[in-house]
Amino acid sequence: SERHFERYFEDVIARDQRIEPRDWLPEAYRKTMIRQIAQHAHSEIIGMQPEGNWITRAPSLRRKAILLAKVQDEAGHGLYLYSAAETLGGDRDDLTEKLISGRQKYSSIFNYPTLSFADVGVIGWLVDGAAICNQVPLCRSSYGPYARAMIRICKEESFHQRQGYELLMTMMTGTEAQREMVQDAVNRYWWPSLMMFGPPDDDSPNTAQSMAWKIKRHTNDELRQRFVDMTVPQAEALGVTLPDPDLSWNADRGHYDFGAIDWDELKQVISGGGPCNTERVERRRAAHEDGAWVREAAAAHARKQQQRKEV
Ligand code: FAQ
Repeated sequence: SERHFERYFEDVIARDQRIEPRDWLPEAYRKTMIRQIAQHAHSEIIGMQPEGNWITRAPSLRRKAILLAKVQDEAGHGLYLYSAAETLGGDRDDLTEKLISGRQKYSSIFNYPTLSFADVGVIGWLVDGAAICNQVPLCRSSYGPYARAMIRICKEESFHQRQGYELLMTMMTGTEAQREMVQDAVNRYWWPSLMMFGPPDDDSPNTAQSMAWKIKRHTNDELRQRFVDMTVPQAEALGVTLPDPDLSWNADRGHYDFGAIDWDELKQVISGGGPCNTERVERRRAAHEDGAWVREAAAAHARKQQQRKEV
């Protein structure tokens, strides 16, 4: 009976085991899991654009090869995640349709422009750094296919983060103009990176249920604090200033205090009003439409193979 399945589901969660695709699960769990996985997949795919913007203008062959590889990894993560969503019945065409018609979200961070090559380094350092901080606990998420996808993705993200830090270290030991480029990129990306963790806990409608289901293992504010604590010493080692006069060590709390985040800005960006939202979605839509012939050809090929087998 339904009650029996429900008890099994609750036991699996209580014992810290994984829910697998063939298991019964509550409709609301399926819905929130598809929402989070789809948003994550869309973020990886849209996230290719800000950095992709610099591939043709990378300052050396080495930097170009590194950047190409990183952006390709992001495509891989996106496809991997769409596959995880498919195990829950989320159809990839349908999810893409929702993305390009603005009915599904992707991370706010990718709605900011990349104005110099230092932004590539700062995205690696701060954006991938924040992504890792958020995603390492998701390796223990209750939904098996998502948790396992996170293991591989986190390994690649760690490499991306080191890549960004190394790039910034190189620029910081270069000319004064290079150091200024890095500082400018840090000034623009610091606050948006803190917003990646989502709204504050008292304004986060999904956190309580997702924690109860062990989809999320920490709240948005807990992970944001962890990221700040981890990043301040890295900024010092790099020799950049984080643009927050209120940032200071609090010995009582054993954490860094930081200034107030502009939540109106996050709301605006999430609801489509960020500096690059329209451009990002338009670009994704154009790529999808331009790729229609590839999908048609692949489907025709698959049909032909199938017919040959049947003869
Ligand atoms: N941007 O109730 P909550 C990457 C939405 S890393 C946009 O707190 P939840 C790697 C939220 O979906 C970036 N929307 O929600 C990379 C919800 O929407 P609803 C991707 C946001 O789910 C690096 C509503 O607001 N990472 O791509 C944001 O419990 C470099 C209420 O929020 C992931 O997706 C935001 N910042 O917690 C690639 C990680 N924050 O209900 C390329 C997995 C919140 O209206 C280059 N996701 N929203 O549909 C998560 O951990 C969670 O979904 C959170 C949000 C923490 C993002």
